[in-house]
Amino acid sequence: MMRIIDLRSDTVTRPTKGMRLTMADAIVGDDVFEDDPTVKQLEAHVAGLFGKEASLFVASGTMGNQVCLKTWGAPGDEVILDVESHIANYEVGTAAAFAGLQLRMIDCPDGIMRAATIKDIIRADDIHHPKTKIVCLENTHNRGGGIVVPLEEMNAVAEVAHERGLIVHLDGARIWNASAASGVPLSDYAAGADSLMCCLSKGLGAPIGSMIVGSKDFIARARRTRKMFGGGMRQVGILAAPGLYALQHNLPRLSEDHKKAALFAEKIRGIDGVRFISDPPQTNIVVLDIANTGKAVPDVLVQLRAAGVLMVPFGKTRIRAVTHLDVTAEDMNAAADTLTRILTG
Ligand code: TLP
Repeated sequence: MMRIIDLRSDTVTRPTKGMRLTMADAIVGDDVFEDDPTVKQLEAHVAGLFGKEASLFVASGTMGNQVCLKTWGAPGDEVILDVESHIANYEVGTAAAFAGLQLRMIDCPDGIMRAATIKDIIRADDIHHPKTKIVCLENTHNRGGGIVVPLEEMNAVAEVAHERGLIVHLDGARIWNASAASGVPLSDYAAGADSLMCCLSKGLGAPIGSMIVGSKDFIARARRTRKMFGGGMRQVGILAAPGLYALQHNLPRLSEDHKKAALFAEKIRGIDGVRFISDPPQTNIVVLDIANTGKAVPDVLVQLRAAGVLMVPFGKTRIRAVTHLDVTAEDMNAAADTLTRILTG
């Protein structure tokens, strides 16, 4: 059987034997009664990693971001965020649908939100205007090609936001990758954020789950919002256990995924007309613009699939490949050869 090299996302990893064994052995209780010791252990551990008071286990990154937005904002409030952000593009309009929030999407060149831009668009107190309430950051930046947003830029945005009484939320689905690539501690990235969401089910390789991190008071309120979203789960220690396992075993190895992405990028660098959205790629995400190759994204993806390589479309002329636990350097070499053949053939 042909080996499938699945680069659609780092969400495709399958739990390993060791991870599954921890699930089987997890001590559990009813987490709506706050009785599950494994969930509590995970929440305390993650809060500690980010230097925050408390943390909450949620089913997905989308649920985590949306629970935070709903907890902070009232209907009619405005949220400032990058037009290319995950919240604006891949979360099904939930901020509008469930929280009644208005999204103010702004251009953030290279995926980096600038304090000067924010300063100009925070609404004055006027009966006509919505109330600007929340600023959302994203790090690493997915559509920005997996770039690491510099800590100084984040802090500058947070400073302006806080001066004006706004809340700062960080979509840190892959904040682990940012930290691994930059060497900046997780707690430094979290310092300027009032709430942060991070995922266990991406590069860390857990089968499910994300975490929200913040103050004790915020997390208590977010727990109610999570319940409202149908996210109050019961013996969920069996899902928290692989999260703990992932943090112990897979967090320290993330830079291996970055090396595989760099290797892939170097091998395809010579292809005429290919442009990297982040050049070079900084983490485990490689986004390519193939507009100038004369090839169409859907055709390229079909041909890749036929050759056993899976990638996703990431805009009309872009494709994305993501490295993770379940692909090897040899796989990335083979994927690069296949892509080269298709784009130059
Ligand atoms: N992103 C997925 C897709 O939805 C695009 C992926 O394959 O990258 N924030 C960011 C920055 C994300 O990249 C994602 C997932 C989420 C939030 C949402 O996480 P989930 O998929 O667990 O809801």
